[in-house]
Amino acid sequence: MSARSSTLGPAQDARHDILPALLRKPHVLVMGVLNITPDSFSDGGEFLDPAAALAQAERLVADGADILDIGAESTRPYGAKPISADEEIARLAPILPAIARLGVPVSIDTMKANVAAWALDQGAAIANDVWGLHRDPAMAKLAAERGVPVVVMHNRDEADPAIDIMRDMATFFERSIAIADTAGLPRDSIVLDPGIGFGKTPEQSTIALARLGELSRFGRPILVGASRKRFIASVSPSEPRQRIGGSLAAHLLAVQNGARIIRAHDVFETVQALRVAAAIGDKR
Ligand code: HH2
Repeated sequence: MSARSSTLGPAQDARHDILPALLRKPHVLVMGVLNITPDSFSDGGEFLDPAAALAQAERLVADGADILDIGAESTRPYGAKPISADEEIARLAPILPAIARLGVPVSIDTMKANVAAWALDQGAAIANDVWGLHRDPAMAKLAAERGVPVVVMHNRDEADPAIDIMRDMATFFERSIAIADTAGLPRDSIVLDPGIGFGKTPEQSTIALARLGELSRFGRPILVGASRKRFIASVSPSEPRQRIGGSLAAHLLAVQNGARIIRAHDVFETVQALRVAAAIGDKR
């Protein structure tokens, strides 16, 4: 028994193995999105009712989600209303424990360490930080103490069309890794995410997908969430609900460029596209 496992209870031990266990699966992993918010950009208000949220979570699992990502605060760049940790927890409380019992690992999409701590107590197993450990100094320490993996997403306060977005991302991730090291969070707990649509022009989101392979130098799994995002409409004008085709195209190319995990709202279609692409790839 390792020194690490001897200091942890059985539940935490199991949680520590979550990322390696997920990565042992042979297929590209799909993280299904569940937004318990009134104002998310594509599905705001749909799953505020706990019964509707649980039904949607069950559907995502039946459709093939490997992970469920639950968020209670919209991170949309325009028009999202920041909420307090108490409000975030109040939205999650009626639903998170039931979702954590569905049998797939749950990740908590929050930038607040105290919300993440509460969610981990309720059965969540992964922290998804859209500020890549930069915003809340307690996030890295929390993940280190609980032995859970963290999705470290690239973000910026404002998009700047003049910058080299890949260089900015590399600098951002270097800082995230330094924060993790200082907090004692092992590097093998980290998943990197280019943050499609976050602090980026639509063109920069496209560049991030095209040059995703450059992130392989960090030696960590890459998660990509292009689902229904606005950059798709810059190429093909459409409402969020009409962006499944664009989402699938972006995700398949992201996988070709090294993505190991895809974050998606439309799980059935995403799993189908990934399976067909893999079946064709096997015949090469
Ligand atoms: N995108 C959104 C939210 N969280 N987390 C990661 N790691 N990567 C992403 O690309 C990502 C994310 C935005 O999508 P959604 O949750 O549907 O919208 P909203 O933030 O408005 O709830």
